[in-house]
Formats: sequence, structure tokens, C-alpha cells
Amino acid sequence: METAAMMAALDRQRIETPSWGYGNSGTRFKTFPAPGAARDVWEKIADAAEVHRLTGIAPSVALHIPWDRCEDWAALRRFAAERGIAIGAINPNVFQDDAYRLGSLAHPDEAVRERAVAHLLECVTIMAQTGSRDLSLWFADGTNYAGQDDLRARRRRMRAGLARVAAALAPGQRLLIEYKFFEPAFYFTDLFDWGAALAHAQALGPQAQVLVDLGHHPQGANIEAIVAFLLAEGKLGGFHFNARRYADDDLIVGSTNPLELFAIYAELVAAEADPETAACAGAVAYMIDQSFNIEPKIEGMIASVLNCQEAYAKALLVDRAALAAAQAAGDVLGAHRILVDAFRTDVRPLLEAWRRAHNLPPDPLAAHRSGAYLADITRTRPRASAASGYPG
Ligand code: PSV
Ligand code: MN
Repeated sequence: METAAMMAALDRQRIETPSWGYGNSGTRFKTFPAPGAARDVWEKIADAAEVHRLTGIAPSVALHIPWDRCEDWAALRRFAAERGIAIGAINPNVFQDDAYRLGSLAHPDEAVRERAVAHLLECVTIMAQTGSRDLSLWFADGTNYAGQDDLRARRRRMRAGLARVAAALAPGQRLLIEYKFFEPAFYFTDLFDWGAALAHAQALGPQAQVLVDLGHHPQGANIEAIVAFLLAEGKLGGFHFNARRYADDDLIVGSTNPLELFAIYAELVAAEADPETAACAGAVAYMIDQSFNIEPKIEGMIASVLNCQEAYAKALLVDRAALAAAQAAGDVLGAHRILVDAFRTDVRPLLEAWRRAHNLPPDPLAAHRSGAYLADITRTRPRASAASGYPG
């Protein structure tokens, strides 16, 4: 791709950051409170604005309800807009109440299912008040033992609940269905893979799409192939970017598997250029789903956003015509080399030039480390509560 076209494509890239990445978080062993960690949704939005100010490509923040519940959504929306931030996806939480021990929408007891639907519908009203487009759904529903519950009945209940939520969406709003093959249930998870999510999304209609979280697959799953398939079906709605080595580790995206992140972006760039998939690819929500347990949080978030930018820039460099010719000729290693050539290119000088052209700091991480914002929050938020963020 020509440099001018690349610069224009980089201008269009967007990454949404998660409110829960800015608060204290931990593992089930320990939450270490971090100096300066955001303590409420206002501070989380302020931190998200700092990430956007330095990177230029992170202009929205996803909220998790009830962690981010607030008295006055209009005021929160204004507060965010004043800082150049829009409210992104709304993430309901139907996994932390005592009632949800056996699930939420798939629970055997109708009263619990109703409670879950009521919360999801409340989140749809929050979308209207915050200007959010996407309702991002993840369910901890599942079972721990063979025979514990009727699997077909659970599927039916899940479908019925999802259908009620889909019916409540306004035009232009979407429902994203996130799958995960294990955890917290260990025998069976109701939305265990992309096929289950896709089947529900197809039955629910055009406003329902699938969300791919990079940490939610078994070891060795080919995520870029899943991405290509969902794009071709017109059903890829969004991403939760992060990195994993062992389980759902929520590490900095691209830190353990840069080739995988590049290959995913390469599929997206190809789909953007293909008239059959361009509309779906153009509407994908690129979101980060990470929590930083021992890393400085804003620094970790900036690094994550930059890793996505780097992977995207490399994907733009793929010589598509040469690749198509090598593939058509059955040139196995020639085609592979063309793809990997792009991955091996050092795009850092180009991205530095892009930042300079937009009056952004050439090194956003260094700018953050030495900047006034970090000094200020470290001084003025001295006693962040260990319970203010993702509980881990
Ligand atoms: C579940 O592991 C998940 O990926 C879902 O997206 C939740 O909303 C999020 O993590 C909470 O951190
Ligand atoms: Mn997720």
C-alpha cells in the first residue's frame, strides 16, 4: 500500500479501552492496590482520555454494569465528551450476584432468568442514555458435572432470553455475543465456542453478532481462521483484545503472540478490501479486554493500543496482489514469505511519522511516564481501594 493510503488507513483505526482496566484488579490469590489507580467511573474515563490524548486512536471507553453504575448518565456522557471520549460498549454483569450460582439466562429457575433479563434490559436503557451502540454480552453460564443440567433445555433458555434482549434494541444498536470454552464452569459452558455464538446470532437476526475474545479459545486454536469465517458470514461484531499463554490471562495484547495478532489484522484488512465483507469489517468494534495486576495500568493500556496499531500497520503492508498470485499458483512458501515479509517490517519509523503529523508525542509511553498526568494522579489518588476494579 502507498504511504499516503497507509496514513489515511491509520487515521481511521480505532481501539476502545475498558473501564475495568483502569481500576485495581488481581488474581484470586491477591489484589495489589496500585498507586493512582482509578477509583470510580469518572476517574476511569479521565484515564481513558489520557490514553487517547497520547495515542490519538482510543476515543471511546467500554463500561461494565454495575461496576460503573452512575446516578447521572447524561452528566457522565458530558464529562467524557469534554475529554474527547465517547461511551462505547455496555457490558452487563449477570455473573456476580448470589442468584447466578447455576447460571443466568440458562438457569433452571425461571425467576433467576427473569432477573437476568431485567438487568440486560436495564443495560439497553443505559445504552440509550450514554449513546452506546453495542451491548456486549458474556455469560458465566455453564455446569460443572455431566448430568448436572439438561444441555438442550439450557440452550433453549439461553436462546429465549437473548431473543427478548435483541427485540429491545433500537435500530443501529447491536448485541454482541461473546463465547468462552471454559471458566468459571469446568464441564460445560453454555456459549462454549464461536459456532454456538454464531448459531444464536444467526437466529436472532441482523443486529446480533459474535464477539471474539483472544483469551477464550483452547490452546492452539486458529483465531484468524475463526475471524475470516465470521467475516464471510457477516457476523463478526467485535473483539476483546488481550494475550494469553495458559488460560484467559488477559495480558497485554500482542505480548505473547505478535504473529497471531498480525494474522488477525491481515484477515481484517483483506476483508475491508473485499466488497462482500467490507460492510461487516467496517463495523467491527475493536476493544481491549485486559486487566493489569502488577503492571502500571495506564502504561499497560497505552502499550496495548500501540501494539494494535503496529499490527494493523504491518497488515496494511501485505502485498495483496503478489499474495493472490502466489496463492493461485500454489506457491506454498512464496505465499507464506509474502505475508511474513510484512510482519517482519519495522513500522516504528512510519508510526512515529504518523504521530508527528498529528501532533502526538512520537513516543507515547515515554510521554506518559514523564508527563504531568501520571504525577498528578499518583499524588491525588493515594489510597485507591483494592475493590474498585475487576475483582479478578
Ligand atoms: C470474561 O472472561 C470476559 O472476557 C468478559 O468479556 C467479561 O465481561 C470480562 O472478561 C470481564 O473482565
Ligand atoms: Mn472478554
